[in-house]
Amino acid sequence: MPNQFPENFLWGGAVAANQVEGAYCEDGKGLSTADVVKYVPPGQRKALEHALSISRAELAAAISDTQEENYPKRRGIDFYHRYKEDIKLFAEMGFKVFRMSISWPRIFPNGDENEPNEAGLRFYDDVFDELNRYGIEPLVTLSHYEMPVELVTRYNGWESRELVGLFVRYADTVFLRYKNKVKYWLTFNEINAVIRFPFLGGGVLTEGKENEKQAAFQALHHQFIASALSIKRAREINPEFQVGCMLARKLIYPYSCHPGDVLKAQGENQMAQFCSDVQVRGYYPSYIKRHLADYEVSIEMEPGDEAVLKENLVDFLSFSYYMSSTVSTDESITERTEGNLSSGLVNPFLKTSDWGWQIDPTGLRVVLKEMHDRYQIPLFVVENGLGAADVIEADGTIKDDYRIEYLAQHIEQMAEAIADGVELLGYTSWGCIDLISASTSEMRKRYGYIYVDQDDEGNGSLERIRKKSFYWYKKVIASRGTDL
Ligand code: BGP
Repeated sequence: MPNQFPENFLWGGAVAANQVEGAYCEDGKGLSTADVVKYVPPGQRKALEHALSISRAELAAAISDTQEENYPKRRGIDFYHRYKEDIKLFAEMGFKVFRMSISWPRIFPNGDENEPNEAGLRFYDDVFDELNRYGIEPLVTLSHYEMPVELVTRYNGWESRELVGLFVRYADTVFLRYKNKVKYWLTFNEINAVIRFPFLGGGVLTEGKENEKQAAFQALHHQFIASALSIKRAREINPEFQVGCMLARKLIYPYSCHPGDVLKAQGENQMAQFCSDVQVRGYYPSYIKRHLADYEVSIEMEPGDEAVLKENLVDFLSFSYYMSSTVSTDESITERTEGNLSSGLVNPFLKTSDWGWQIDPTGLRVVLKEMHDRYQIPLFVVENGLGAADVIEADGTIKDDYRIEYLAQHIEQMAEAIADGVELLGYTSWGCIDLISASTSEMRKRYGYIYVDQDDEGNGSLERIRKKSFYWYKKVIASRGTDL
């Protein structure tokens, strides 16, 4: 029998505002960067880097386009109106925690108003109150792949230092408002994403730029500073707050035991922890200099930035983990595995999901142990899961055994990691209710315990249906992870 998880372990699920809420222009909400992303059918898709970027002309066209049809994140799964029903279902599974995000443009529609939008603030009050009714702890991300689109038009997003002050004011506003309702916070979702996807992670348009990486690393630096200054404010507002950073944790193996492969993998794993090195330790690590030089990037810092990073460290480190990949110095090895943030060469020992992501539960234990050794602070797995196209049987049931298998194997490895001495606060599997995909804007790529009746084109009743994994996860939580 697997080891039992600690009594206070935070079991739950995760979503992001722009992937579930819908109601994209209701109650004073401003347009967000997620609202301008169009759905592209599989046959017409470009490489991910291009699919997740946007040209100035496309942006301008999307801003003036008021329809919902082609923009799935504008409609989400209507969580905005159905949150009570959804939270009731989470409670039925026994959730102790629910990871969600606040949509910045719901609070500051253009990002720089003098006063926040009261209706937006009230919506999250209601959501937190509802969670509280069931004793579910909110874990709130301040920035999960969206920001007021106006800040892109005006400042080119996080490339501009202006964003720091605007973000800290937004953070300050919600910390003050929810200081008695929320304890756990994350500043930026997958903060390392901005390096590869400047628009998704930072609202940065790179069209026409000679060196995209220069803009991306500068944006990242601004996010580091904004995160650190927000943590400072959080501690002043409520010393009980726990504020974490959030990283897309890639794991890269050497394809072979050739020393060149080992060295290459080591370098990539170092880069995979670059952002947590800054946010947990409080300074830019020495190895980054060489990477920045290779990219011909030089980061502009203001006096005082180093002290800001040093003095405002995170309380815990959270991360997403879905898959692993490999690297090789042998150019004849070309078969690839492509996740959304992580990609690389395949690993012949692993199976692959329907979307080509290689499944590696043991890898989760590897990263947990590695990060525990490196940082010695509490960890939190805030995303993990299997995207699959579920089928409704003739009797109306959804038998997602493949998802149960994936999750059970990862939970087992977390239990082992805890037995190895890792301090793990909790687990929020990704997309506990089906939602719009971050990378492809599809609906058919489902992660949930709860099925939502909607297709890629937005047809469907939005009815919520419990999948087989719903009953399974309920049992897992009740047995503290032993009944897998
Ligand atoms: C992470 C994002 C999530 C999410 C998840 C699954 O990178 O933080 O927002 O959606 O990946 O990815 P996808 O939706 O591309 O399948």
